[in-house]
Amino acid sequence: MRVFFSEDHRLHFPQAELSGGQFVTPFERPSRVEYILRRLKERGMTGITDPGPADMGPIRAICAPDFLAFLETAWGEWKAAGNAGEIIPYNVPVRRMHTDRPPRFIDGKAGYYCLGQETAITAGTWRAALSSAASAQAATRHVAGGAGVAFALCRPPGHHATADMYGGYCFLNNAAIAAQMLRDAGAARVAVLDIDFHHGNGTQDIFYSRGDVFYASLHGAPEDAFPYFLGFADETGAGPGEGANANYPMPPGTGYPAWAEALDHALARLRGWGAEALVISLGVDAYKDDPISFFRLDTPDFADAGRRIAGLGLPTVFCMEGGYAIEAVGVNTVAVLEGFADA
Ligand code: SP5
Ligand code: ZN
Repeated sequence: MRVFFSEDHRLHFPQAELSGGQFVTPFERPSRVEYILRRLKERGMTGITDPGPADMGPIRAICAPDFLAFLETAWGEWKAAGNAGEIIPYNVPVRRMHTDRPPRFIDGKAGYYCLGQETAITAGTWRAALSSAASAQAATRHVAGGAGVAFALCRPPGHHATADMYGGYCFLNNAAIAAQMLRDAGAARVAVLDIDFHHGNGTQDIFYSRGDVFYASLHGAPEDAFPYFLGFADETGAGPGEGANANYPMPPGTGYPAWAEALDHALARLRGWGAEALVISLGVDAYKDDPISFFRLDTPDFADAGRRIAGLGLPTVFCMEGGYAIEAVGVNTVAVLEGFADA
């Protein structure tokens, strides 16, 4: 299985994440990738390819122009305004405020485009996000060219980012960009299956009213887990997208039997719907020892999940998302990929 990966991820390394009322070293940190690369090499998956520069076309196809301009210019404006630290907005538009009037001043703009204030923007964030999307793009071109499967080792992750908001450690929605590219390459119906512990609110939102991309997600119930305000079971799509969205929220302590049952249900839905190509939002934060999550999957469960996903028999692009039990992230990620490849 070819792996697409850019060293540019290092350009995004905030010092601060707002967590528990303190600033801590971000859970989503560069060393996550080192563990994944080490495990890939241990297992002989050495075809690791730099994706080259991002293609702005498919990024513009998903993201709002003003949001892209914000990501590109935010750091310069923030510094020019005399701010000493990283970009962390203090004020966001909420109930009964205007959500459609971007402010001029950077402090307000940062809040306007933010959906999760745990996520800081730094000098290198835009370039890192672009290169992360580039990995998803290169993997997608590889699969569209007939490879069957590829792994985009994306960092930063993407599934919380909407067309016009960043947060949840995400800036550009890599999986959505991949799905759109598969559509453009000729797949009439594309499925995104999100097995990250968190609901992929961004991916769901991007495709919610579309009948050509099905979004299915297994995740911690929003009553108990980030992103809290989306991911309920009664969100089934809108308009032409009605019936092309499936959420499987699950409670604290969920173990593999219940999780695998939801996975099989989601896979059956995608099969019945007639998916021709598949994007997997591959987070491994459903792991039992993940520091910010509450499912109880173990390493062999991830391999089994990979095998079940392979049962669809579809061209598949894996995009890396979350997973914060640092030493286990590599083993669990590669377990999914090997389970898929061995099936
Ligand atoms: C891609 C992905 O997995 N994003 C996850 C974003 C999670 N954001 C909320 C993190 C909360 C961490 N702080 C926990 C404090 C415990 N008191
Ligand atoms: Zn996650």
